Amino acid sequence: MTNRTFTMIKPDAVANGHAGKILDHIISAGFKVKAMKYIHLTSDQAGAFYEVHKERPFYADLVSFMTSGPIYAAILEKDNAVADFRTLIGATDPQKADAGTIRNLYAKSIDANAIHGSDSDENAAIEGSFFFAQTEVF
Ligand code: FUP
Repeated sequence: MTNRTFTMIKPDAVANGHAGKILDHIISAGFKVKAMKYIHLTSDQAGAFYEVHKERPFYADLVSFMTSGPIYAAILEKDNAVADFRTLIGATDPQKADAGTIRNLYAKSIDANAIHGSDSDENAAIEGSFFFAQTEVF
């Protein structure tokens, strides 16, 4: 669905107390929350979610980081959701993220980078259904 994306507010941002400000930033930018849950991923769950990165050198650290504390997972809706949300969160590496983006404001490093945003409509649908049943999306 082209008007939806999927996000996670990652363990670093939750632990640092930034989740509320990040959610406000997202909603103020025009995104509607269609589904949300607060969840502490298991290694199996994080490993499966990031399976596409399995061969990358940072995979083990990524799974370890994503299981280091609870996250907020959410499905968001807005016109042009995937691209607009990627613009809102900024580059993967917060040092390269534009001023005012969520990663520029709240992330410390490329691995602990505060937030996830789907990179395509196809992945938005896959990632959303990884976390939510149809009956949990409103
Ligand atoms: P993004 O789509 O911006 O979340 O970035 P990627 O899909 O390339 O990477 C997914 C996650 O892997 C990042 F959010 C953080 C982690 N990562 C690293 O830890 N090191 C890297 O060099 C690249 C990504």
